[in-house]
Parts: sequence; C-alpha cells; structure tokens
Amino acid sequence: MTTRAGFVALIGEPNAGKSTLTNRMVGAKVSIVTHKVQTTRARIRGVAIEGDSQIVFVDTPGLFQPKRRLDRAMVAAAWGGAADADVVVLLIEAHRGVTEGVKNILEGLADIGKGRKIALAINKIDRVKAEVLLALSKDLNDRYDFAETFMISAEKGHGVVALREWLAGELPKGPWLYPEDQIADLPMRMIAAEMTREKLTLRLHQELPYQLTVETENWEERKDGSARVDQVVYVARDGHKGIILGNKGESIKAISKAAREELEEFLGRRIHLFLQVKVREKWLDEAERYSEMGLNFKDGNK
Ligand SMILES: Nc1nc2c(ncn2[C@@H]2O[C@H](COP(=O)(O)OP(=O)(O)OP(=O)(O)O)[C@@H](O)[C@H]2O)c(=O)[nH]1
Ligand SMILES: [Mg+2]
Repeated sequence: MTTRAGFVALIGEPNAGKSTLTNRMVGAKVSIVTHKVQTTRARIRGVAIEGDSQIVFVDTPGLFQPKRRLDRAMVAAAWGGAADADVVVLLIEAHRGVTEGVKNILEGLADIGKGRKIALAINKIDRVKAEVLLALSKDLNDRYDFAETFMISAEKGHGVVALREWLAGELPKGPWLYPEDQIADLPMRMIAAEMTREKLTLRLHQELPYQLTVETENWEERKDGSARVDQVVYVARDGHKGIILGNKGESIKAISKAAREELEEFLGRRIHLFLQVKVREKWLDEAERYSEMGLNFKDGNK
C-alpha cells in the first residue's frame, strides 16, 4: 500500500491562526476566522490531499486558562483533539513570541508528546523581521524538543506547502479515511450556523460574541433546488437582542445577507436564510447548546 492517512491537530493560543491554516491547507473555507480571540469553539475537521496522503486537519479552539463552563469545554476539546491526533502542530504567533499562555501550552505538551510527534509552526512571519524569527525558533526549541520547525504565514501562504509535505510523510500507511472529494467533516447545518456566527462576530460589539450561539433549527429542501434554512441566535440578555437587531433591524439584515451569500457560494445554490434572535439567560449552562456546538457539556464541569 502506498497511501497514507491520518489526523493532524492544530493547537495554539486563541488567535494564533489555526483556522486560517486549516482553510489554507484544505483550499476552502471550512472553519470560520475572525480577528477576535476564541472564534473556534469545537473541533473542525478539514480534509486535504498531498500526494498519496490524505491529511485530516483538526482545527481546535484556542488554549487558554479557562474560567467559565464554555471555556473549559472548549479547552478540553482542544487538548482532546491533540490527544487523538497522529501528529500535532503547535502554532505560535511570531510577533507575540513566548507568552505566559505559550509556556502553559508547552507544559501540556510533555504529556501529549509521548504518543506522537509535535511540530512547531511559527505563524504570521509576515509581521516580523528574520532575526526575530531565528531567535524565537531557538528559544522554543530549547524549551521543547520539536520534531521539526516551520516558519509560515497561514494568511499569505508562505511555508505552508513545506509543512503539508512534511505532514503527509509522517502519517501512518493505510487507506484514505474520506472520499476523495470531501473537504470537511461537519454537518452542513453546523457549517451554516458557524458562517452566521462569523458574520455576527465580525459586526458586533466586543463583548457580545462570546455570549451568543447560533443553531440551525430547520433545513428544508425545495423543489426548485434551493433550500430554506432557519437559524436561531441565542443570546443571554435582552439588551443583546437589541444590539443584534440594530436600528430598525439593519444589523440583523446585514448579517443575514452576508451569511446567506457565503452559504450560497459554498453550496453553489440558492438559500433562503431566516434568522431569529432568542433571549435565553441560561444558555451557557444548557447541555443541549453544547452538543449542538459539538462540545461535551461535562467537560465544562469544574
Ligand atoms: N498577519 C497575519 N495574520 C494572520 C495570519 N494567519 C492568521 N492571521 C489573522 O489572525 C487572526 C486570527 O486567525 P484565526 O485563524 O481565526 O485564529 P485561530 O487560531 O483559529 O483563533 P481561535 O479560533 O480564536 O483560537 C485573523 O484576523 C487572521 O486573519 C498570518 O499568517 N499573518
Ligand atoms: Mg479558530
């Protein structure tokens, strides 16, 4: 057998560029990206092919010191993704270097690294000078014995081919795990909900995005080839509803339009998207909200 296949988990602090790299590797947008931290909430699988290898990239939530239930569930999902992977890539932001958060992650690697190779990817190299990179690479390699180090820009595409080629060779020999044309392993209703959450995050006030979640409640295929998609945006406070709706509903309209356009492009067909905002004070403590997100509610226990 000449084919290889396996899982590559991308881990790192929030905002390190894990989702950007996932999308770059897959060649399509399967995971949402924003300039804000804690965008990704669950594990998102994107599939890439490199030569004879099928690489399943597992994008994970950022690793940070969790305080709330949702935080804890997200961080547990990220470490769980690393523990299940054949290879792990740790993403570090070149311009931020070895932060306290990075030091904490390095401690966690001691365990994860026992069962698999860990590669270092210093990301956002477009933001720093070469000297900074070399010093940072040395510093990080002194702290942990990485299998390999890559200097990349997930956004601009620098160095990502070398990383993908190396990963392809590291995966175990075996048959491919997904059909050749599959690029993501996530139900369409969840991808659609994520797209809407991205548009909400990009548009709204700093504090709000964490306090909301989006669910696709209904997906109805229509005879003309289009689909009607109904989504609910759960928020924790009444005031948040007003922010999302905006003056005369202009915010929700713009968000809905942007999400619909992206969904239509992704699917290559017409979509009728309907958003409803519901206030649900305790949604952050509801098990069902977590399973809809792809998280384990119990992971949020203290
Ligand atoms: N300059 C620069 N910006 C980048 C690069 N890669 C990602 N970014 C930006 O960094 C921000 C965060 O990117 P994401 O891919 O959402 O980061 P993430 O690690 O998935 O973040 P979480 O999901 O919150 O953990 C976005 O604004 C990206 O456009 C890069 O190579 N260079
Ligand atoms: Mg992300």
